[in-house]
Amino acid sequence: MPDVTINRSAVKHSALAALSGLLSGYTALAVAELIASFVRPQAGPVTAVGGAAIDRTPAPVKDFAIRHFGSDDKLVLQLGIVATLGLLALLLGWFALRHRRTGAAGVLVFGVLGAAAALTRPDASGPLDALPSLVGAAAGAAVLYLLVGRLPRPATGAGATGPGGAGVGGAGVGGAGVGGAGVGGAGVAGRVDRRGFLLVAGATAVVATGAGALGRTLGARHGQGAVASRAAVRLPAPASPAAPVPARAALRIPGISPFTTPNADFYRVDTALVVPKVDADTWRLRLHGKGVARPRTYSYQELLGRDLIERDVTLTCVSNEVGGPYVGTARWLGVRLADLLREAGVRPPSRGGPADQLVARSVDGMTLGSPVEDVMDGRDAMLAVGMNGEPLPFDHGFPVRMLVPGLYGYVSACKWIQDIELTTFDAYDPYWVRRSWARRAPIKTQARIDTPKPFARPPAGTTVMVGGVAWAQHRGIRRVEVRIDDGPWQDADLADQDTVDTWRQWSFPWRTTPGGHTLTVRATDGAGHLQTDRRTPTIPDGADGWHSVFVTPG
Ligand SMILES: Nc1nc2c(c(=O)[nH]1)N[C@H]1C(S)=C(S)[C@@H](COP(=O)(O)O)O[C@H]1N2
Ligand SMILES: [Mo]
Repeated sequence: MPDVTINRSAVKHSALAALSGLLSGYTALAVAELIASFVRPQAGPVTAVGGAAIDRTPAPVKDFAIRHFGSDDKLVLQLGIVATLGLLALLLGWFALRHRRTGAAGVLVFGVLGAAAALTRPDASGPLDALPSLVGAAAGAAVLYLLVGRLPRPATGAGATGPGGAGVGGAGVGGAGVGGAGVGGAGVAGRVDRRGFLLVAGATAVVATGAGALGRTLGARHGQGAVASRAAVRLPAPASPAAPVPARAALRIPGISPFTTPNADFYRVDTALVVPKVDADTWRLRLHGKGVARPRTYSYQELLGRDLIERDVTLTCVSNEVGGPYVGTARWLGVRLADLLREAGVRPPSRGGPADQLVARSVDGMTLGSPVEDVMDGRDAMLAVGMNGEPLPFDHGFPVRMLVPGLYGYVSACKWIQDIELTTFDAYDPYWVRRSWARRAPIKTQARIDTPKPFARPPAGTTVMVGGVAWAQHRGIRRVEVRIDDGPWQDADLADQDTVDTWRQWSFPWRTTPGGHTLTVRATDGAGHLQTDRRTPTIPDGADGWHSVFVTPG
């Protein structure tokens, strides 16, 4: 049964070669991680390629990912990248068995791609950013070259073993030709120093794991200055405090979203694979651009030393589907943005100012554009430093973020802000606008049923409290109505309104009857506009439509 023997050893060698590829990829990533810990954690290949992938993802896919993976979308992306690299590494290893040099060179090509991604990130800090990918790939290529060198080339000596050899050789394109040049006789199954191979492979795995772990440990030190600077912050008392949240703004009904969203539960939406850790002591904010008579730069302490306002504001993401989770309310502390603009000589378009768009730029290169008119129309647009009594959490933009009540996050709520430029909507399209989202995006009126949950089975013949939240920031909520199946619209009980910039809780006692029922809710904003029932997708300027849940009392 020579065929079987040959096939078996050929398969074994292919498997070992593929394993070599995997080890090569593993070593490359681990070494890259180690080098990145000296350069910049964000310059690592997975982060850089992930960031580049995020920027190039078509808007509908990204929107899908945000909605379906929620805040786990980045983990899913990184796992996807690692899995893809793993697969490519297996293939490269298998290929290297026949073309050792070319296979190793293939690893280097991936290094160059990773380096290119790192160099072209908007937050790239210079040529050093290429180093992690390049050094990692060099290590990976060396590992592949050495490991595969310990394996026999396929088909080489196969002819001597029997007729099956032709079949095996034929499996690889040009395998016979290459094999001819191979290490003489290495193809004989018995010649493989399997123990030697496994020893080297094992040692490689151990060293690579050590390098990766060391990289992680060293990398964790990068944010330490920022963490210390945040820990040292003492937020001053606001010159203009928020009134206490009215007791009757929060209904005591289990299942309704709490009026104030705790920081730990506040939704997070951004493109940052690594959360920027900005040191407040060295942070600066630059204000400049069209019509800025007195451009200037602010430090964190300068902002804290000004009169601060404290406001409850509900923030919403444009990617929030009808009934979705990307909305939350916090008590924010910050500097009134219009004051800074006025001091710098900025006038809104309605008073003859030449700039109609304010572009905020973050330390990680994100850009968001807000109408100057909205920022200066008297609403509480602010540069926030505090969130629910704490300095901003890193996830939510420490040290400073922007907020404009009434506008979706992507056109107003720049986290980790470092630059404000006055310009025009004609002259500049920020990040999401370049990806087919609307230039202007006021928040649409929405109502959400928080309880009962979809497909709940409450007891029949009892009174169940239906409840949730409704929002129409900067217009307020005037009315919420509920409908059971195709029945008449009935007024829900409204909790007190905190401010027009916050959501409003509502409830509706429902006498349950057995069988499936659809509960639907709709809201009317403070201007008297009933929200439309026309379902529209989130792209380009926010989802519209009525939220409903299907439940089955029984
Ligand atoms: N730097 C930066 N700021 C950003 C974003 C981002 O990706 N990067 N995303 C925006 C979007 S789309 C939203 S909805 C809000 C979300 O703020 P949160 O994560 O604090 O809830 O931040 C905005 N600010
Ligand atoms: Mo968003």
